[in-house]
Amino acid sequence: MIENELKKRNLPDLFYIDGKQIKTKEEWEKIGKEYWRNIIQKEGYGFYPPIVKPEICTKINRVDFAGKATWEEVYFTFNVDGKTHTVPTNLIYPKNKKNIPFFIYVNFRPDIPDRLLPVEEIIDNGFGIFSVCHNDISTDNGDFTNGLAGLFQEGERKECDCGKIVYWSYMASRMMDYLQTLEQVDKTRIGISGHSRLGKTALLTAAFDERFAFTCPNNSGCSGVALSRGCCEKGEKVADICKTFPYWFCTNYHKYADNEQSLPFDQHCLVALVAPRLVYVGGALEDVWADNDSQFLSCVEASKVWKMYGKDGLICPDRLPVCGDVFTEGEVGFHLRAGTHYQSREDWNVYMSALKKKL
Ligand code: GTR
Repeated sequence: MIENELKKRNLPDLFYIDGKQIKTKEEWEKIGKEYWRNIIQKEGYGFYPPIVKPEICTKINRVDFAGKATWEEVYFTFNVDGKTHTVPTNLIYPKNKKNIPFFIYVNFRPDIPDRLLPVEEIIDNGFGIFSVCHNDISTDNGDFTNGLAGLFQEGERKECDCGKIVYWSYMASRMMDYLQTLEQVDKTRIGISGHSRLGKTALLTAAFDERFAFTCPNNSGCSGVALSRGCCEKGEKVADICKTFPYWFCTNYHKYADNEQSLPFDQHCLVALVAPRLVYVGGALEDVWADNDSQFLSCVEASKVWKMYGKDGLICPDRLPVCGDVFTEGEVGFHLRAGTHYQSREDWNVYMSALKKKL
């Protein structure tokens, strides 16, 4: 049944590259990853800017969550050719603990806690949180003169110059750099989550930065986990997203509005780049705009790469998902909860309990 659904989508073959068939994980490592990363940047999100080492300054926040946690405000100051920008972030972790697993979280607001980020519950589960507000990296609009975009973008955007999702993702990787320097952090168990446009960001980040051991893209939908080809009638299309949010992507992506069939990649290629690490995808029944079937099928197709590594990928029955499904046995997870577009406590609990078993 799932095979039939996938056939209808007519997806680009993950393993057919430049007229050759990739057959082993070594070939995937050497040829496949580079090929897809290049295409996805060139035609989708734009190329990442060069790595610049920021200056870091920290300050203890007096709030300590009933004495359970340490909260440090961490300020990243970037300097590119004399232009500077400072991004404030929040680092919160269980007190006096070692080997702490961490979530990097790109959020819509800087608030701690926030309605999408239940900090105390996350700490109580043994995880640290390192969060940042997307607007503090560069604003969520078409202005490329502010924040990190203002440091890297020269003049008008050219067709492969990156959109805002890449800037948000770039910052998540700089936060990863910083976590590498902290002794209380378990460097093998750092991951990323985000909701919606920031779920797209969380997926892209883990696909491009292999230090991320896991990613939990929540309700990421179109240009996130969901396949663009064969999107359901009420789901968001490439044409919709390019019309409303053209600045999230590189301008090359706009060519594929109402023309998904000619996109040289689809979103399963992005999911596949996370292999053999962990991806847990969250969908919500009433979030039809994010097209849950297309998110699910993307996970199934991408799982072929996990299989190449001798792993399972998504373990699920041979049918489309229904409300209440929680498939988290494999390295690729998918759950579909009741309710609307949101990153709820329920989503966090699914991610955290799966991660506690798998990491
Ligand atoms: C919607 C957009 C989605 C999703 C969402 C969000 O309007 O069409 O792709 O990203 O915004 O980020 O809240």
